[in-house]
Amino acid sequence: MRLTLVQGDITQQRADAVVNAANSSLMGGGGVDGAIHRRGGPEILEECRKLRAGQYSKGLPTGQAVATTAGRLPARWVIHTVGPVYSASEDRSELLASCYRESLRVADTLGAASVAFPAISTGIYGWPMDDAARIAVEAVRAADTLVEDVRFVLFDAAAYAVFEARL
Ligand code: AR6
Repeated sequence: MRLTLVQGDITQQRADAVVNAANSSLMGGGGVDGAIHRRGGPEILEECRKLRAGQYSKGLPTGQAVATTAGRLPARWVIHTVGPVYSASEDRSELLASCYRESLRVADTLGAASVAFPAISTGIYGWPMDDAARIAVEAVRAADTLVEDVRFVLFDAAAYAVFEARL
């Protein structure tokens, strides 16, 4: 597996699948989630609605992942995963690692060879970037997956530098 870093907007990535830092409602939100639905168009939300009407009537649990098509995005699929909200008093790192593992497992079921990840939970969910980068890199390196190209897409130079130091 090749692991690379990119600074930029995940919605512009030409990867087979891009990962969405979603919430359990799957009905959209801010940050990466807002950008993916805005640029990808209503088709993605339509599929999310169907998932909520079927398999995920109570929402997508934290640490799990599910795919939809990618609408107008250059990617073929969006893999939606729900990161944990950061807690200083409770160790939720296993749930964050699970987001990366489960997203790669879903990518395998799709036959996706390249996957772009944002820094899950480091925005609205408040996870410190350095700790999140450590968990992300460890989880991806340890994953048993057929994905050949994993890309971390960091929004700004500071986040890029943190991931670079971890890699
Ligand atoms: N491309 C790449 N990275 C981005 C982009 C982008 N277009 N936009 C933001 N980031 P966040 P979370 C970075 O808040 O913390 C939503 O409302 C951002 O700087 O998107 O997992 C959902 O619906 C940060 O480093 O996700 C949930 O309710 C990282 O992506 C909640 O936010 C993740 O920030 C999820 O919060």
